[in-house]
Amino acid sequence: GFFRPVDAATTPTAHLRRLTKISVIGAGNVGMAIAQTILTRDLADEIALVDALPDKLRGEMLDLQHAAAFLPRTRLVSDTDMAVTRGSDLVIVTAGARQIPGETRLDLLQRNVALFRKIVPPVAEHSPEALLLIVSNPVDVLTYVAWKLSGFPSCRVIGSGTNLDSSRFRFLLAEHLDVNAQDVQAYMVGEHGDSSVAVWSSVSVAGMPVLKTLRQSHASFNEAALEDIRRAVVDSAYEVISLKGYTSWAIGYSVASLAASLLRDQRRIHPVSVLARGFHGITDDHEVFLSLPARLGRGGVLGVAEMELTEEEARRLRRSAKTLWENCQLLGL
Ligand code: 6V0
Repeated sequence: GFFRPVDAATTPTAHLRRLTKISVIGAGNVGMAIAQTILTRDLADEIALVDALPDKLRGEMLDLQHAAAFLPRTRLVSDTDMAVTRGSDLVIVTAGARQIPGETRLDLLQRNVALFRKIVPPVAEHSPEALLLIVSNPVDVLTYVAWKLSGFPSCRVIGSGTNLDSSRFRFLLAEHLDVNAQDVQAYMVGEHGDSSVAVWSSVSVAGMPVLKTLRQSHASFNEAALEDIRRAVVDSAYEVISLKGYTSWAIGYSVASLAASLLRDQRRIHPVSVLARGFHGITDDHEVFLSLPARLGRGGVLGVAEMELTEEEARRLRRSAKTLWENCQLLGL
């Protein structure tokens, strides 16, 4: 070959280093944006892609492999068979059926549950120690489904939840205040989507409570104005979908940032979908997943912040929890 060992009597042992493997199930718009961001952020030694469509899957893999000369070295593999995910540290699920015109959300949910029955048990079998990160919608219910089907402890089953909604919220506030979005501390919690709760009481920039300051400078800054901003955050997803057909870049960065916090044991706080029973008055018999600020590390969810909510914020959270629980009950898991 091209190379000779420096000393024929010894074998290099660098390959014995524990490699990091991330699997992405579903190589659609979202799955590929996630894979792409994970690659550029150098988060894995190996990425396994799985999709039901073999040609599209191979095309996506080759397209990324052809960027090898510009990227950190990462082994890319793909297969329609879930066995390719064997030994993953993190498995990200983005596979999902899309809503058919005229179909109810519950029908769509039932189809996605059927899909998860095919995906989650083999994933858990091939990587029994993995962290499971669910992105497919409706993400909070499907995270519950993944938890039930995997048999994993709840700290290892996470939904991307309102991590993206919170980024959109921070972006809108940052534009308004003309500061970097990274310096805006703001959380959306609860259900990912229409009923998400903006925790206005805790929004701060440079340690200053933003709500108090805004109310002082804009006398008209009332509940309706706050609801308009929350609505704008929720609607921004629909706007992107109506303009380009799907969302991909922001969810790609959002999930890659979760992957970094988890696999690199960063102990960063992210609002993600976690088992929320017992928090903010959600009763213990309500085994629902919804988003709360969680401390993430190599073990998964290391803890959930007992954030202070106003009575109205807590009431909205409990209302989402009740709706989610009713949906989960219908699944008969
Ligand atoms: P898409 O482009 O249709 O991709 C879905 C992929 O899943 C397709 O390539 C399918 O072939 C594949 N697939 C279907 N069945 C299987 C199977 N059994 N095994 C493996 N792969 C399969 O959809 P897109 O990528 O746009 O969205 C994926 C999911 O992410 C949807 O449920 C979205 O609603 C959800 N999103 C969640 C977000 C969040 O914040 N949680 C944000 C954006 C999108």
